[in-house]
Amino acid sequence: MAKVEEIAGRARVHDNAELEDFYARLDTVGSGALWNVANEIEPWYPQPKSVPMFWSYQRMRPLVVESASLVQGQDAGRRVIYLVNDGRRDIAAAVGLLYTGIQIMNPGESMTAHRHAASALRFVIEGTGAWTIVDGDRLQVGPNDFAVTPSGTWHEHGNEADDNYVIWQDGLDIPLVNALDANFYEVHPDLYQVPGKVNNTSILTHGSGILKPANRNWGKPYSPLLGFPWEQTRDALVNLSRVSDGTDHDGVIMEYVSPHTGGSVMPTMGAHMQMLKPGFAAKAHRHTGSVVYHVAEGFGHSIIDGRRYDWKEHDIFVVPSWSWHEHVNDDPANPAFLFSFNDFPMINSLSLFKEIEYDSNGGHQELL
Ligand code: 1HN
Repeated sequence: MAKVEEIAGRARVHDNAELEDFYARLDTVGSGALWNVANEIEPWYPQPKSVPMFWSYQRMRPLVVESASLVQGQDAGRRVIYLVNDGRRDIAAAVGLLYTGIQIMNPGESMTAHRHAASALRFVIEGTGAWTIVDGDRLQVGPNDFAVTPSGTWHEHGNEADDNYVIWQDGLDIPLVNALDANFYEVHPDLYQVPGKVNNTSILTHGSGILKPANRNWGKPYSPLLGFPWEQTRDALVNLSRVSDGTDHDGVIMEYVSPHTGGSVMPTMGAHMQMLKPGFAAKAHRHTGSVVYHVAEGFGHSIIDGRRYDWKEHDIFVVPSWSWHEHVNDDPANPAFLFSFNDFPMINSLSLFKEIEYDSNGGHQELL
């Protein structure tokens, strides 16, 4: 049934027997009448299939831990419980065209090496001893560290601790890459990589934050820095907060960037860390682009499309494209930190970014 809108300039053809017969004949030759679908495929504004969702870490953790004894890492490939949006079960997306999941590794465990066209990122939740080898660079990561495994890089992970789980959040652009019919997957021919002699080579080379090695070319489309330690990240936010209140909508917010370009870490996905000062209450806004949030530190709440979600450390929630949202730090004494990743690099490179501010008086909304 066509969605008729009785508005000049919109499709407003009403069915009758003659038209229905015509539509049936169009169907037999692999075609259709645009006016039957035009209002559906050209919405006035974005109509995401994804809905706002919230996953409590307290509720998810026991299930994730249960999986650690239910399946062998080597059988699962990666032992991950993925978080799926109620509106996007068809494509295993958490929001928009972004996938996310919670991965757990037992003490002493390691996973086999592989690569894919999809890009991946990790945000570490808990445990010491986590490592990931990305194209031969063995990175050691700890709680609240951020790391990337860009499209096409060989990667494998493990947990070298002998008495704790490693649990981290994965973020991938799989639904996007699949939507573009551009995904490839390969298992490493030797199943494992041979890491370089020095751990954290990319951080030692590119992680100073103020200096760049001279006379080095980097021809790849992603950040040469693959790991972003929490301590340095937190310090950067705290330092910035001493001289700035940041934005009305996000507080003090910084992007993880490629030190080579100053732009996003990967061509499809970007990531931010934001600090909400004690008691900070954001103004609501909405914009195109989908965002997955992870509470790195503190407690507070967010209102997404009129519904309140109370959050604390390691809770995960999503804001679909064009959904109203505002974040509040409910702690009057301490800052809260939100990690997030998004599809903004794609939205921006296609010039599709739009943002408006909420006007509670019901007045006009400014395109920012
Ligand atoms: C993947 O390669 C990892 O390497 C985790 O840890 C989750 C989900 C879908 C496809 C590939 C990993 C993934 C994934």
